[in-house]
Amino acid sequence: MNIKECLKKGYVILDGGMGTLLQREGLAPGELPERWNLTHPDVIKRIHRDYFDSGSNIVNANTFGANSLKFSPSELEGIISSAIKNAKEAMGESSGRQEKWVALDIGPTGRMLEPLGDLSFEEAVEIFAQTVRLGVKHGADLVFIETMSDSYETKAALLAAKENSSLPVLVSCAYGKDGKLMTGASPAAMTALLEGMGADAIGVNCSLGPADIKNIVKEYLHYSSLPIIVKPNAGMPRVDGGQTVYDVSPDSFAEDMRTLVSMGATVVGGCCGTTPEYIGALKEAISDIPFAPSNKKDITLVSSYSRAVEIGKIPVIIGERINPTGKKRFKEALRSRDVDYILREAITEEDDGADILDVNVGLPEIDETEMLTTVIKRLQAVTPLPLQIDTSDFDSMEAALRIYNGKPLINSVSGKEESLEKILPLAKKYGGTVIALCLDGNGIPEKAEGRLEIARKILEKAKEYGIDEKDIVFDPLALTVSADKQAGRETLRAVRMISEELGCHTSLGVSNVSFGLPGRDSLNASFLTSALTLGLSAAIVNPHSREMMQAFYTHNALMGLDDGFKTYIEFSENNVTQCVKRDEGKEKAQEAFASEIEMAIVKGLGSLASEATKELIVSVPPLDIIEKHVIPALDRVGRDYECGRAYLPGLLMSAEAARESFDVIKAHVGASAGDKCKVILATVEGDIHDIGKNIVKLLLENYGFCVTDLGRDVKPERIVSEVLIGNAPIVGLSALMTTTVPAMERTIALIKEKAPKTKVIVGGAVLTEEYAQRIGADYYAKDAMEGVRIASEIFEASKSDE
Ligand code: B1M
Repeated sequence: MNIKECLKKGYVILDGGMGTLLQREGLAPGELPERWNLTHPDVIKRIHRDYFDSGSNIVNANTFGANSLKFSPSELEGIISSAIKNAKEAMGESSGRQEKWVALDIGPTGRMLEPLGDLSFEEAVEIFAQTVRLGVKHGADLVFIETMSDSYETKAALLAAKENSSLPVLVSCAYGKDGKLMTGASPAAMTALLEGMGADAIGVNCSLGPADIKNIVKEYLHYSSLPIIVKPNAGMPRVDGGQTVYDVSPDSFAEDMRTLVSMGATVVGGCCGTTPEYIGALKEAISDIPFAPSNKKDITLVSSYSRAVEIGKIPVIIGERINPTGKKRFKEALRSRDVDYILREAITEEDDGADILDVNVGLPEIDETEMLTTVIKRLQAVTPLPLQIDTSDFDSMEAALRIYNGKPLINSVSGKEESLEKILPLAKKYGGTVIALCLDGNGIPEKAEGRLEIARKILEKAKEYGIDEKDIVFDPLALTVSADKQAGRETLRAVRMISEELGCHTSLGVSNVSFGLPGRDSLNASFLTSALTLGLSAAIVNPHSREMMQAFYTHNALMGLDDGFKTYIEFSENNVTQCVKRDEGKEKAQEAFASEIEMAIVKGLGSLASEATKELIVSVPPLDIIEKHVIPALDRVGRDYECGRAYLPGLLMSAEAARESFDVIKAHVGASAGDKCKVILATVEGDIHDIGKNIVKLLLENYGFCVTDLGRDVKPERIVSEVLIGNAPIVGLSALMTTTVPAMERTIALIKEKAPKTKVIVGGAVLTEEYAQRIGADYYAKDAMEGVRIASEIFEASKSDE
């Protein structure tokens, strides 16, 4: 039996931990485990053989970190070939009689992708591709992408596997306690992305213990039609006497895994802390649970880096505003590459209730491919909404689908041969839900029956390309009633026929219907209500139109689609656009610029933050801008992050926007080293937060101190060495996380030991006066101004001592 058949016909048992076992065998801290394929092949083979003997069907070769970032090309080939050879030999030697395979194991690169880090998407694809090509060359039976904590990197790895091999690909991700990946993706979002791109099994590994993983598995099982992988740790790791230990025993691990298998997981094994004993116990524990193959789910999903939106459950709004058609200002923005203008449009659409954003940036005089990919990358950094990629240019479509972080809506395919032949393979390769227009080479049929016929033809063609009908959403096309009085009626009939006769979802660009008539919003709203009543799943509308949104929320409330009337009540109570929009050409009030700075930081719009700061600084003292606007905005982002409303990408973009605002303030203040004493500033080891420290630096310099800024993540030894070299009387330390306060304590202890006369001021959001005293600091500064006051006090005291 081959792997794909096996996945459909029975449980597939994976192996358990490798790193923890190698540590027991003497792997030194910092030593790369993959080198042991060459230096300790017998140990590696023994571990693999023990897993096969305990019942594993698939054993991962020891290639988790084998990539070109860590190894030179020749070393990489040696490592991958020996890793696969070791695992294959172990497989041959094993006494187990089950089906057996060796997987090329692929873990994360360890680098963050743009815009969070500096690795480009294509560089990431190429890094994974090199590993995959070597895996194929040296005989791997499948690819196992695991422990991924970022959706974009996972996409890069899967794309590399698909483009460079025809092997089955299993993909599992590492979730946090909040049930999300580090960069925010939910299991539903990962299902949309990975199933769309053609993974053979998906799920969860590492992260948590089997008992804590239940809700994540439940979500995968709800949305996915694929076999679900569960490969947890032996509980949460904890450090005991310098050793990492795992608390879940083989028996209780097996018991918890039994529960997860009873729920429907079929591809099971262990991760950190598990051993062959755990895998044996797991195999035994599930031996009497009858196997049920995963059943097909007819759930239409699109996704962003963090969020999945379901089409067909309740109607969704697709914002239509990112489109130059008929919009002079938008065209100008495209010509002058004012991407911020587009980002602001996206944010206001999101604030006004859009679920998905249509993105069309086509203008004859611009390079559409370049503009579309730029806009998509920038949009992905400021909005969690899934995007609908809207272009009639096939090359632009492919470029956009490639770099899109999620499963997009593809706007669009039609019944024309060329369109079907170009778009459907792209949808198959990159994953995507396709908007299919009910028109063909002969145009748009006048009658609903004709549009239904085209829909059937598109559906058949999609099946030929292996695209499931749940991934096709039909647009029966709203035509202008002023040109043909039957047009509205035929479109509505087509909506009903497609949903009732084909059982497919529908979408409509609603506003076309009223073209050329007065009171368009009212006509559009009535048309929308009728279409929704007949089964419309997605409406492409202007979310800023109150009438349209009212029609939408009212329909949902009346049809029992709005639990507790939550969104209806929210909409009714909040009938003005929440977002501050720029009122071009008019004199702007101070408050407007101030709230624009805050909005720009919260939403992560760097150039807007900088622009608004420049406007405000003319009339507001720079420090007030920091204290009253920049810091409160960051606090809001921090709160959103803490309660799971924002994720790391949002946090980063906000920090970047705050930096841009701060740069303007810094340039304006123009502070430089003065004649007061030396102050050494640093954010402590392990902590990369430096916005607060930078503000402290600016202020100290402004007050005449001579500041040496050692940056962030600074080791205690380095700080002490600078204190000694500069004979500094004051050190200012910053720490923002509970986990980095111990590093602050170590730093203070070392300063007190080596330079006892130096005074230490500490600051940072997690500290308090009492905490500061407990860790041995001389002073606690609750904010930058307090820091300056204390430093001045120390300076004055030292002068009177002289
Ligand atoms: Co992160 N982060 N972050 N973060 N971040 C916090 C701190 C957090 C509270 C958010 C939250 O969960 N609510 C949380 C820590 C939780 C905790 O331990 N209690 C957190 C976390 C968990 C993380 C990561 C682990 C997230 C992850 O990767 N999963 C990660 C950590 C990476 C690491 O450090 N190893 C991380 C990363 C980041 C970004 C890179 C995205 C970014 C930092 C960018 C940068 O600094 N260059 C970031 C940001 C921006 C924040 C929040 C939103 C804002 C921090 C900030 O700049 N505040 C923050 C939430 C929050 O605090 N509201 C959060 C404004 C700044 C002016 O205040 O630094 O306190 P502060 O400085 C003040 C005073 O404290 C005082 O004066 C300053 C000006 O008034 N002061 C001193 C400070 N130091 C002083 C020294 C002195 C005197 C006064 O000496 C003389």
